[in-house]
Amino acid sequence: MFTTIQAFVDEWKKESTATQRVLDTLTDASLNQRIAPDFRSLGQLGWHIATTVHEMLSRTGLEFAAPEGEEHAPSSAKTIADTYRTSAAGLTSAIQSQWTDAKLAESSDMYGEQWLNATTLRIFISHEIHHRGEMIVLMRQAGLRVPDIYGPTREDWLERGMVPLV
Ligand code: NI
Repeated sequence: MFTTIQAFVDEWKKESTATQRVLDTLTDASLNQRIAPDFRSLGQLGWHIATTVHEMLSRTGLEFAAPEGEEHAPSSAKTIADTYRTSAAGLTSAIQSQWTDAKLAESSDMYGEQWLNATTLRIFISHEIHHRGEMIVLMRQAGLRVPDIYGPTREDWLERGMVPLV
C-alpha cells in the first residue's frame, strides 16, 4: 500500500522506464503479431498500456493531457511509444504537483466502485506489468529482441557464454 507520493513515484519511474524500453523496441512490422486470430495484437496491447495511463488515473481527479487517437492502435510503433512517453511523464508531474500524501487515503469512483487512491495506483502498475508480460511473448514471436527487465534474458545469457537456465 502506497502511503507516500514519493514511494509511488519511485516505483512508477522504474516500471515506466521498463515499459518504455519495451515500447521503444516495437517495429511497425511487428504490431500485427497475435496469439491467435481475434486476440489483441501486439500493437493493440501497447496502445492499451499507453492510453490506460490517462483513462484510469484521470478517474481519480488527476489532470494531465489525454492521449490523442482512437480506441484502435495506430499503425506506427513510434506513435505508440511516444504516446506512452508523454502520458507517463504527465502522470508523474500531475501526481507530484496536484496531490499530497493524504490523497492516497481518499477514495475515488473507479468503474462504479469506490477504490482507495492508493489501491488504484497499485492496480494501475500491476495492470501495466500484466500487459507488458503479454507483449513480451508476442515480441518474441515477432522476432524482436526483448529487453531485460527484472533480470537477464536468454539472449543475455548466451552472449555471456552461459547456458540458459531451464
Ligand atoms: Ni487491460
